[in-house]
Amino acid sequence: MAQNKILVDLKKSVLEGDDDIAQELAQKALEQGIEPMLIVNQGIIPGIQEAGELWKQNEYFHTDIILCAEAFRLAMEVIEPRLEAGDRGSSGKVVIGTVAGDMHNLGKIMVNATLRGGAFEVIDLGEDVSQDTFIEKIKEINPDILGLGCYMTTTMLEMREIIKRLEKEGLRNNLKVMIGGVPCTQEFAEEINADVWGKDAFDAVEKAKKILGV
Ligand code: B12
Repeated sequence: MAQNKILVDLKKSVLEGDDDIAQELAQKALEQGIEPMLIVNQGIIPGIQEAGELWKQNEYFHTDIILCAEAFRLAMEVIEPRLEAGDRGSSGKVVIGTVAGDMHNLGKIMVNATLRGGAFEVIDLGEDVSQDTFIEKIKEINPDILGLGCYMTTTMLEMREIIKRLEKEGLRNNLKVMIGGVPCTQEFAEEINADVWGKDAFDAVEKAKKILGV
């Protein structure tokens, strides 16, 4: 199958929520020697982005998006290990999680994949992560960066509370905090005393390297 056709079909399978097909095509794309990052950028992401657009236009509903999300997840599952080919962990250690009350994770999965591709060691705490869990894991793992994912205006203030807790517990001095997700901005990052906002998964890697000076 021609490279371009595989990527077009992969995008379509994510958009239509055909999870088995998405996984199969992601595997086939790798077998045909297509660059993992190209598969992500030109196959998987455009599919989920278009699904998001259809949601905004009220053409897709929850059930559609859930199917798309699963297709996205399964396709990424195939590609992700191949993005880890870099010198794993040499750029630094990142603990990441979606804040309490928020179950969105597709953006975070993307960020994890690109960070790993950028030779970061990534420890993903999952979704709906409580302040206590963040604090406990920071103490245990001692990462260079804490990544906070937040996808709804209603959960944004949770990030401010987490940063306050870090400051109160003396954990903030050697830890950089990077935030991301649809409602976040650099201004908001500054307002809540985070170090940086990552616009997208690639910006996240660039900024992570920049704040650590690697
Ligand atoms: C998919 C989706 C869902 C799926 C989630 C599936 C999943 N496994 O994640 C489902 C259907 C389950 C869902 C549920 C809900 N959703 Co929803 N969802 C979306 C949708 C359509 C797309 C989000 C997405 O995945 N985008 C694709 C990813 C790749 O993009 P991204 O998240 O922006 O991530 C990129 C960057 O932001 C950045 N990034 C992301 N994370 C991080 C982290 C760090 C550290 C950094 C540096 C960067 C970074 O890099 C990513 C890649 O480039 C958005 C609409 C939108 N425009 O975003 C609504 C949206 C986020 N959802 C919304 C809502 C309201 C809900 C529900 C409350 C709906 C309901 N009534 O039940 C529930 C919430 C449940 C909960 N408690 O969390 C609203 C939020 C509104 C608000 N208050 O702000 C949105 C904006 C839709 C809307 N316009 O109304 N949702």
